[in-house]
Amino acid sequence: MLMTAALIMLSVSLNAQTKTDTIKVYGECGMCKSRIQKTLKIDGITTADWNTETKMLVVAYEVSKITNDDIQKKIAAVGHDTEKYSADDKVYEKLPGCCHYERKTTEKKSEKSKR
Ligand SMILES: [Cu+2]
Repeated sequence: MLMTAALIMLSVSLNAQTKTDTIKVYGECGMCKSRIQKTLKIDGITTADWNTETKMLVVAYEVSKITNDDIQKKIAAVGHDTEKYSADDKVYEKLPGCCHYERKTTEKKSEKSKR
């Protein structure tokens, strides 16, 4: 009985083929939010919502079309560091002033001013 239930649940999740991940994405303001979410308006991504307060991105995607890594790479490509990838310095510099969030790499240096 338990086996059957487990198998049914497994097949349901396989059929749906979507996964929801929460990823840390460095950013600052509402413009960052729209930039990040616009970047993720692509085939394979069902929903993407970045929270300006928590800097957490909740993304639902079809596992057959895109991976968590791909998603993070795409975000880094438009200037936002993610928990796994860092944006190119040049791309970051081109962001509007209000979007100049604290870089992931400089986090240690600014640890004191945070408190
Ligand atoms: Cu911004």
